[in-house]
Amino acid sequence: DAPDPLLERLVDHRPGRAAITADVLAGLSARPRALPSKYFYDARGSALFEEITRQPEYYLTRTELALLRQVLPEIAARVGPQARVVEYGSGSGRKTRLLLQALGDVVAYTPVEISRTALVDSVRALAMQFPAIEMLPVCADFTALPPLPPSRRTARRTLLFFPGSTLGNFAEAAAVSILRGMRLAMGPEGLALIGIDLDKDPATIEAAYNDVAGVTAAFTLNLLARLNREIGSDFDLSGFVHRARYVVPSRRIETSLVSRHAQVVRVAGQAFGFERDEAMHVEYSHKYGDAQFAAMAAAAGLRVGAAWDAPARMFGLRLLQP
Ligand code: AVI
Repeated sequence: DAPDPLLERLVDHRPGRAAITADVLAGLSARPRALPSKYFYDARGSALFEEITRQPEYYLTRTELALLRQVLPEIAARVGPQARVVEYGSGSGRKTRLLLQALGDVVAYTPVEISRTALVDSVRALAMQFPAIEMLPVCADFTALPPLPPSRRTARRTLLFFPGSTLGNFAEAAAVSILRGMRLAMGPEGLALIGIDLDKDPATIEAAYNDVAGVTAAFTLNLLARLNREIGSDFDLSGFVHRARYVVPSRRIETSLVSRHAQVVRVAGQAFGFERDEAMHVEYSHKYGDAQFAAMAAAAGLRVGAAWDAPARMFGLRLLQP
């Protein structure tokens, strides 16, 4: 076969079996038990997430897309020409397409995505649509970034794109350290465009994580199927149920897998007993207020240079600068 230039350039820094096993053993030994949400995103998990974004209850993606369409010309004017774009958690690249189009003469694009299938598929499609942009994909957990590949042409500035309220999947201290890492990655002239879900009526938020079609439940349970396949654990998928609740004082969705009955799960030769109704934490989805988000940015040495909100404050975009 002819060499594939895209695959040759791809920086592959995916967590392997040993790292996943270590994370899972640590999570199962903690109280309450927890599994890292980054392991949702295998090929099937990324496909299920795309399906979530099309559910009527999941307002986040369509609201952010509509807001982006509206404000991208203004963002492009603030960013200026010949930018390098780095995106965290790029997924299908649906929002990227709009951003690259609006910016016009982007020098290089570096998507950082933990799902290799999602990364390869999206970069292939983007490379066809934007042949002049150098594609420098990185398959990695963006909280443990390898050095980013250098581009052939010099860029005037770096724009870090972090849409989707993926920041909300991290507890506050971890979110601040991601923002700090972004400030370092983008440099003194850099900008960061971040999508955040805004705090609102709890029923609307809770419905988004409990769609009637059950896609979110399938997405959550797929985590167990993935671990069984990749690290040889023996989670019984019919022994756990998806639960997502909005905890108002913490302004976050807390998603768990709840054990239906007493059971034992084996991972790497170790046995873990679950009680009936025991909840294993799998994901946070934080929702933000303006003052709170600005304070987090400030703690990372960043300030909010511009802010745009969707109607009824359903979702927000923030442009951060050092
Ligand atoms: C990727 N992330 C921002 C999604 C969210 O809304 O927290 C993941 C998700 N989990 C359940 N539904 C969607």
